[in-house]
Amino acid sequence: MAGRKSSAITSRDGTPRTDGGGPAVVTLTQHAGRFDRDLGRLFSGFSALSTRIRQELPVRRDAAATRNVYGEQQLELDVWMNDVFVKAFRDSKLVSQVASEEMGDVKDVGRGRFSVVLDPLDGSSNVKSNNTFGTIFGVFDGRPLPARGSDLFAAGYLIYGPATTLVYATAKGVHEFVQGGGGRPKEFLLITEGLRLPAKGKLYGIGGHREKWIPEVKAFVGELERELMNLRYGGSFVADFNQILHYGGFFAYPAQVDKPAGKYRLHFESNPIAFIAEAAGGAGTTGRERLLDVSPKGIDQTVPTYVGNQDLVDRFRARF
Ligand code: FDP
Repeated sequence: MAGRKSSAITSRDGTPRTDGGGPAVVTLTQHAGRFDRDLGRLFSGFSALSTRIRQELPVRRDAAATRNVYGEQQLELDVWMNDVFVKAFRDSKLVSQVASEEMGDVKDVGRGRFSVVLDPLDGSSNVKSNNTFGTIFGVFDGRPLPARGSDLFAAGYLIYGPATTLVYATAKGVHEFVQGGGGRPKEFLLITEGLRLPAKGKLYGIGGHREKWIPEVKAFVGELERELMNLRYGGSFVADFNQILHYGGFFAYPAQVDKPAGKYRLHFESNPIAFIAEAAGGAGTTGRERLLDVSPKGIDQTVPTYVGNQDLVDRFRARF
């Protein structure tokens, strides 16, 4: 894996060391705070929620009585997580607007400098089967929503997998943290600084229905299969992209002949992930244009989404 391993994982059992046996461990708040003090404070409050979320996972597994603006059945967990995050952003006093996949409109929450976009529970259908899901977020500085992806100040995601990890990106790079270890169960500690996509991609994954994929996608997937890339599809964008970040490759929820605008929400899913992909040396496209350049029309717009290694995304784009 590309990137600089932090001294935080030098202990023999893999737990972040806090024992003074090497350079000090670095927490998420410290790390992000060096880039921007307010961002560090924002992440501190936001990431602390993961402990509560973990505790609620076993007890909030049922469907809610509501559907989101996309007509999708919400889970109790979708609604609860949305409310918990919105409250945290309001309480932070650092945020003025929040928009999320689970709310119809942009919400005014204060007078802070940041606007936050959020998919509180990405990969909801994985809750029932106990597969991986996460939370995606994007942070704008002094920009009202909806905003263009290229104006993102920071973006990241939490993954509630076997371990809880957090990846965040700014224009300065992509960094990964794990919660716990070294006797600090609630703290997110740096494990890799300056993550880069490996030079050669190994994996690919494509959502939707093969029969309905547009011809450009069918043909490109044929090429990847002939090149013996490994297929991995887990049903949550955040976890599927995280594999690409670590092993390299190409991931898409594509345009389909019956759904030319794809499934993923530009603000809550595609832009934050494309921002991270670019900051890690990769790329993100709609097929016709760079994802981060898509002009925002509405907070709920969807876009075909293709992300991964720059060379693979370029090859795919050349088909249009
Ligand atoms: P989900 O609907 O389960 O919340 O856009 C949301 C998303 O999950 C992505 O995380 C995931 O990649 C995709 O939808 C899964 O869609 P399919 O069920 O069509 O595979």
